[in-house]
Amino acid sequence: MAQVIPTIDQVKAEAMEIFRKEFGDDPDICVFAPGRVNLIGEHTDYNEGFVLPMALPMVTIIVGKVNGNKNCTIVSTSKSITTTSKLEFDVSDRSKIAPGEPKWANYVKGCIAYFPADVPGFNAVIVSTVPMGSGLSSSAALEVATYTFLEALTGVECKDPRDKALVCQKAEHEFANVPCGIMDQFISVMGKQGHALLLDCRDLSVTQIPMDGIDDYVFLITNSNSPHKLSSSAFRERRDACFEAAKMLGKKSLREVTLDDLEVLKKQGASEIILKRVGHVINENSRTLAATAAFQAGDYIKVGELMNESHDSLRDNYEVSSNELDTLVNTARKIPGVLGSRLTGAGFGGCTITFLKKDSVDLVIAAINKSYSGTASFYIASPSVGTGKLDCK
Ligand code: NG1
Repeated sequence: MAQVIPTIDQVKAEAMEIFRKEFGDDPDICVFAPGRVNLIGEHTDYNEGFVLPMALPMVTIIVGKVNGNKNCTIVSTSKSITTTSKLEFDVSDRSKIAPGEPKWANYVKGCIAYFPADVPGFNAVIVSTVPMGSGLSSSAALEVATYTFLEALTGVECKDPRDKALVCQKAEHEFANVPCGIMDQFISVMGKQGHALLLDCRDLSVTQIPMDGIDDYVFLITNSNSPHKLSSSAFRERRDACFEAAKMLGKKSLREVTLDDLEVLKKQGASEIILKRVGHVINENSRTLAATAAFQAGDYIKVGELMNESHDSLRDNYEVSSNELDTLVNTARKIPGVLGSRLTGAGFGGCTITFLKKDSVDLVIAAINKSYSGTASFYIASPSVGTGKLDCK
């Protein structure tokens, strides 16, 4: 069976209860931000390409209150982020806030450091249902929830949601030292119930793509629960190869590059690996636009085919799949009613996403439980809303 995802109200109630126990008071601020799953458009965001993610019902919740002193005290009890952990630091001089241990706190510290207004001392509790390190953006959910919390705390609200996403991305680059693209923060900020988001990572324009027509079909996330070994160095390596290829061609990014340029690169002596990486990015951008058009036309067979092609290219050209992910994808694809299955997120472990008939969900889960050597977990991904405030009742 797919896992039952706790509702936002349940997570909120848990966070409020912990706050009362920890601080002997009621919180007066409550915010949330979702994790995300990417339907297609992988390793394109940092190449100024297209992505098509949707926000998940798994969320990070922060509840809190101003405490009248210059420190913030943050308790995180989420198993997704860490075991129970308490953190206290001075927010009166934000230029002195620096990254360090525990690691999860760097996402929070980065957002506080780059928030465009002074931050008063506060107490807060963080609870999350976004699985960590699985390619479902637990880090972006934490950053965006922190930013929304600071908006509620200070009354200083971001006028353009893009700026909010960009500050959160900066926190991840500078404080967590992760050279991520912009997809995760954007969808956590801009997710809309019942929609996926087509994001152009060059000009940051967005189009909400309604998913309410998919009726008999669903997206099933399968978490391989296999660790992201080597993922940060391999991610950096892939990114650097793309940047190098764009530079060789005298272009700002691979977004400006076409399949014809592969010949030019070859003549310039680019390695076979660089040619494969570039080929993936160019074709993945086309697939993302084609999948968006197919969703809009209700051509779900086509969507599934493009998802399959995306995975095969990530496996063979970008080389970010793993035995575990390939097993999950291959097993799912054999079940009648499955239209497409691919790894989602950076790869090297983490999750797959499968587009299938509702009736086939149990068959896929049973087949994976039988053939997969690890222990997989399953979630139905329904397109959910982006970050927001909740009342504190
Ligand atoms: P995951 O590993 O799913 O969070 C990473 C990047 C994204 C994007 C994808 C590949 C981070 C935090 N995020 O996603 O920006 O580049 O890989 O499409 O590294």
